[in-house]
Amino acid sequence: MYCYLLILISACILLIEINALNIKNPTTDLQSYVFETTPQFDEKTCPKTIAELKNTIYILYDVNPPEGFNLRRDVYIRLAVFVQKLQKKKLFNNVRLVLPPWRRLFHWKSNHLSQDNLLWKQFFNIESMRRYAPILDFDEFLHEISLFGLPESPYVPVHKIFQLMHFEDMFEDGAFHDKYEFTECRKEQYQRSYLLQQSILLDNDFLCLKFQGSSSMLERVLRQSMASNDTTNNEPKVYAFLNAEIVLHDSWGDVEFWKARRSMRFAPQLLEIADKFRMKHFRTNNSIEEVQRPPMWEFEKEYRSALGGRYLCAHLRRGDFVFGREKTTPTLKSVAVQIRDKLKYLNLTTVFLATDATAFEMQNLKSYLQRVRPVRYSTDSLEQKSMLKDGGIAIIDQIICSHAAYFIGTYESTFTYRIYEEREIMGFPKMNTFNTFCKSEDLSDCSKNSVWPIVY
Ligand SMILES: Nc1nc2c(ncn2[C@@H]2O[C@H](COP(=O)(O)OP(=O)(O)OP(=O)(O)O)[C@@H](O)[C@H]2O)c(=O)[nH]1
Ligand SMILES: [Mg+2]
Repeated sequence: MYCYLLILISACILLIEINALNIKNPTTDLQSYVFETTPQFDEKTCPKTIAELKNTIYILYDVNPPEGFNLRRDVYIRLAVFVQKLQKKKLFNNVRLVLPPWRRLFHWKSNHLSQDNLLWKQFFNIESMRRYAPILDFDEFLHEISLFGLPESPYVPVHKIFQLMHFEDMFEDGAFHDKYEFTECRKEQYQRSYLLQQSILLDNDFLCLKFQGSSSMLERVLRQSMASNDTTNNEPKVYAFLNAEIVLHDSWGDVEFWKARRSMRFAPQLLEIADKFRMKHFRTNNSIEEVQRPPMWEFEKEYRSALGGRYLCAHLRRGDFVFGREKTTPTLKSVAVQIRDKLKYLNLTTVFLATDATAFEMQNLKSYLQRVRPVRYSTDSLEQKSMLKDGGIAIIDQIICSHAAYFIGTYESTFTYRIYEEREIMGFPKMNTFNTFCKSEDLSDCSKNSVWPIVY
């Protein structure tokens, strides 16, 4: 009898664990999920909110597949600033920027997690971002456009897809001019774009566009395309830009850039985990740290007195940097010496390590860090890991680094740059933020990251 009961209990525990690992990601079946809950409307029943939306324009975009998470965040800012300005013009009053669903990126190594078709709300606070620019997460886009009524299967017609590409000669006559030019190409060569792989999107017109210039030049491209279409009917127009990283910032580092950047707050569930971790391991929180973090980004202002928690954060980029950038990437021993010296100078004993190093590298690094308390973030359970995914874990590392009294990053890593920005927003003195690991431990050979302070 006891034996029978024991088997039953073990079977139940096993079942619960299997379920925890297979937690169904609500976004994997994005398209069916959206359409199951969305009735198709005809003209008579079309909701008023939609019927009144004249000239709705959806701008979709995608980034070169191998690009990492943190460059993608920067591309978002270029386009957010663009649509934010664009919507002030009459023809574009109802423009929306559609956030491309995430697919498993090169650096997201956990093969056992499902990391495709992730929405932006998995990582960011969409409502906060929306207060800066008219954006839609991909499921919101599918839902909204379906309210206009869609052709059966259903699918979403994309009126024009612009495959952006570089000019061969960027410096004509020795100078860099803004310019664009349509060119011949074959769509089959560009199938790696994740957007093109979304079976629900049906493109009518695939165009290759050599593009050299900032986001405001996209307006000219759109106007030219719209002039050749009938824009008077109330059908929504959908345009897509592929390889949008080719589009440059209108003006990098100006007030508009920082507004878009400040609106890009992390998802509340990630902030909560980072808060708990900081309290548990460093006995600190926003108020002890005296960081600037009002409930809404709109209330932030010039501030330089943040103290941070009593720990140093080191962002140590390894992986491809060790091979691709050996001239500037330090050895683990050199890193350890630099951390120890800085801790001594700052009268601190704890270092938080944010890194993509392997377990073997970590062991090595720790062996050089005697009399130092190294701390790393790891998930509480497999269940939590399958919820956060590799992208969420990386963001938690970034949040914890952003709250440290002192930060040192890796030369030319966009992951490091995003931490610099976060600390600028929270109001740290510049000298406690804009630091870079040197190649050599005696600091003789040292390339430094550039300093881009916040402006209001
Ligand atoms: N959890 C965690 N992941 C990291 C860390 N550093 C790098 N990664 C992973 O590696 C990726 C780094 O790629 P990017 O976001 O492109 O940044 P980068 O490679 O440093 O910068 P680029 O020069 O633009 O390529 C991150 O998105 C993470 O997935 C870290 O400290 N913690
Ligand atoms: Mg990268």
